[in-house]
Amino acid sequence: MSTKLHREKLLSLFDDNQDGLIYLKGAEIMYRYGTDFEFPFRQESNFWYLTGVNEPEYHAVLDIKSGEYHLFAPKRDAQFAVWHGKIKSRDQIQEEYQPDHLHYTNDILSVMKKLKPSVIYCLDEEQAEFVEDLNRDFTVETDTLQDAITYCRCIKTDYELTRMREAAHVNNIAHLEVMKSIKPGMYEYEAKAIFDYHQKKHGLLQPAYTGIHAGGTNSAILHYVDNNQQINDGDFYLIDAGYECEGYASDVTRTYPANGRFSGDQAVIYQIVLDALNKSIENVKPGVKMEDLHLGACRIILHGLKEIGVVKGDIDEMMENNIFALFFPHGLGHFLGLDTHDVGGYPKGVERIDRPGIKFLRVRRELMPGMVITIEPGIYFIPALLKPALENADQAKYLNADKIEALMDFGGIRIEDNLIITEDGYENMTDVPKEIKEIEEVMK
Ligand SMILES: [Mn+2]
Repeated sequence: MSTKLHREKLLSLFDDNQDGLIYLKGAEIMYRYGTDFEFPFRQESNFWYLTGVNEPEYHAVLDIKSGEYHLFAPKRDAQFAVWHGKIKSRDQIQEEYQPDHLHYTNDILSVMKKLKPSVIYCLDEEQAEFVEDLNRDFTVETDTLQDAITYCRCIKTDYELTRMREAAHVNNIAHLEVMKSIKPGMYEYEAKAIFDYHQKKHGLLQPAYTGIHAGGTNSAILHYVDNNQQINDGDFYLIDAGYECEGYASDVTRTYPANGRFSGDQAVIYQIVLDALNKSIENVKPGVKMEDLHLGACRIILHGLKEIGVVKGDIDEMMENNIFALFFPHGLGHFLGLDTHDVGGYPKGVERIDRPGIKFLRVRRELMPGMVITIEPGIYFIPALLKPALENADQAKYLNADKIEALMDFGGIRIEDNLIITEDGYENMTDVPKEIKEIEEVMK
């Protein structure tokens, strides 16, 4: 299996009667501001998708008419070996990446000129400028390529699903190990260290995003990444973290009490979120729209909050008045792939819904087999949202002020699984305990 299929998929979208080229520039090493502090290298996702190359300073050209793939590798000198180690030979690069033609990067201009392109498709202005700087006579076009690759990346190939399943497999292990090890008194970064250790031990070296390791009220901060506080007895611990396998992300969230036993309030509110997760997942299949799943989850959350006396009134009326967004202020899920918030959630012409909570939904389209999504409902007690709501008569009439005041330091709960859409439903790749009984058993 190789990324050849990805190049063929992309080329099939272009009219092969034209003398056009597709040009892509791979990522370079990034440094911290003006210093020589080097960030770990990570290939640009579109380049990785089409070439399988995860090394700096490569370029690629696809010849639309012939379908041929030209790969340009940087030519390294002896000095490079002194600082960075072994230099790959031409044969090694050819063997590893299997391009139709392998060149060194100083030949980009001569190779491209020989192909006499009528147009060169580029991802963005920056890459187009690079091509124009090579030769002012080239005609570049930046309106097509990004959308074309995005279209390809939405539906995963078997090559991609293999890597996503491997990422999920290791992430399941790492999440379970943290659940087993956490104790009150531990610092958030200690939990993170356990997580990181088990990922690396099982072969995943790069985080897919900056993980959230949040104890207590930090669990109600949606993108909390300080990860430096002590987790106390009675606190929830929310972990939203994942590593990638050859670029393919895992993005899993679990929330559980640091002491291993759910208190009364914790159990009741957790169960509402879990019901929203489980029922949303049950409804996942081709043809379903993410925004409908999102609104379904909002309804379950409002029902649950009404049952325990946090909100009051008619559910339909509360739905119309967006009361759900006071407790669930983010989207139900997103595409997952080479990027954690993967591309393609909004095809051209589809706008975001201008409504609290759901406007942050990152996918608005019908699900199709081969897509990979996350489902991640939550309930949070966020003072910055709830305090003003209690002062606002239009919202306060649905809120039980005493109950909400009492829960203001409750924190937040989010539970997130990763799903592949199949012909008749879904495959849930996430297998980390989430039922209350299971969690308490593991943490005993
Ligand atoms: Mn997510």
